[in-house]
Amino acid sequence: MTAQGLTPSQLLLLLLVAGAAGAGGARWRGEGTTPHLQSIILGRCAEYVALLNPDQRDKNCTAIWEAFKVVLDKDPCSVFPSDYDLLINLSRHSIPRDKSLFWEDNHLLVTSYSENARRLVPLCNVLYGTIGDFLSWCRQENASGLDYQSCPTSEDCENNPVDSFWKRASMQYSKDSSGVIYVMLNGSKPSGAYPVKGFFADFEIPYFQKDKITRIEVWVMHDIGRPKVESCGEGTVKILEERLKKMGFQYSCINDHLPVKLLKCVDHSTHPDCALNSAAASTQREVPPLWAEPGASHIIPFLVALASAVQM
Ligand code: ENP
Repeated sequence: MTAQGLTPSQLLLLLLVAGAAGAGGARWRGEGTTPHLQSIILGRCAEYVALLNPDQRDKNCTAIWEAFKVVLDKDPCSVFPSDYDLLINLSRHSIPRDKSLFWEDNHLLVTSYSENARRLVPLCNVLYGTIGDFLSWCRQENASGLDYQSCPTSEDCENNPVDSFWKRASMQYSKDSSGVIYVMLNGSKPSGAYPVKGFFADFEIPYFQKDKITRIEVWVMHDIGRPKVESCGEGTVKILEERLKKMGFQYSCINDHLPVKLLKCVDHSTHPDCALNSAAASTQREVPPLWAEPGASHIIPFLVALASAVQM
């Protein structure tokens, strides 16, 4: 008998029943279609062209939605990147020089740092990337109508609607990027900062337009208080460096790029890794005396450095 009063065979049966119940209804491994998909996409598009980037006000959000929804009638394992060609052609726009930010495994940090394209413009801040960010979509496997339970991931089938969307979007974003290219990687990821197979490796690097790119700057960010698995010049970061140099790009790499690190430190302001150096402390002298409230002294250098560093 186990501690819970069940024999091992009863426990095994219970686990099998629980497993079967958990799998019930979910055909695929990914999230099901996001509820209110049409409203979200139309709303995001309208907000983008009206408020975030009025230069794009001539874009037709209804036509963009019509182009998008074609894939919702297709078998969820037979959607190809080319199925999004019309959508991309209708929503595509130029990306400001020196503003492209590529990344792996840093989605929320990228979202915060880019400040809705005010600081940098990652793919999720381009109109077509905005449309898909955080969403999931697919038709049911053998019927019309959307599958709200689950959608295929790359482990289920290669040509699934969401991956094919990001592949097509990545290729376009990469082709349209110019000037200095920034890349934010996660040096605390156990499997390595640069996935040698992934969107960046397979659908972005190969589409860089060499004649339009002046240099590539990689930032390897580490989680505050967690092991530094890889840094510049190490492991998969070295593989990336060698690949880019072989392609003829000017390459540089920075560990824990200060403006981004300061943003991470917002959630860890008392951690020793977030203690500020003398350069940041000297900036503190410019703080108005009003800030020097009793008890606030430990946070002042951090806030001052944050304010000055994020101006990049
Ligand atoms: P993950 O696995 O860290 O994060 C995936 C999440 O980011 C999903 O919610 C996804 O939206 C959203 N996302 C935003 N932009 C992209 C994207 N661009 N992309 C895939 N997902 C994106 O990210 P990945 O899978 O490693 O992808 C990172 C890639 O994005 C890098 O190549 C970077 O340069 C690129 P959803 O709709 O799937 O829920 C391309 C592929 O910008």
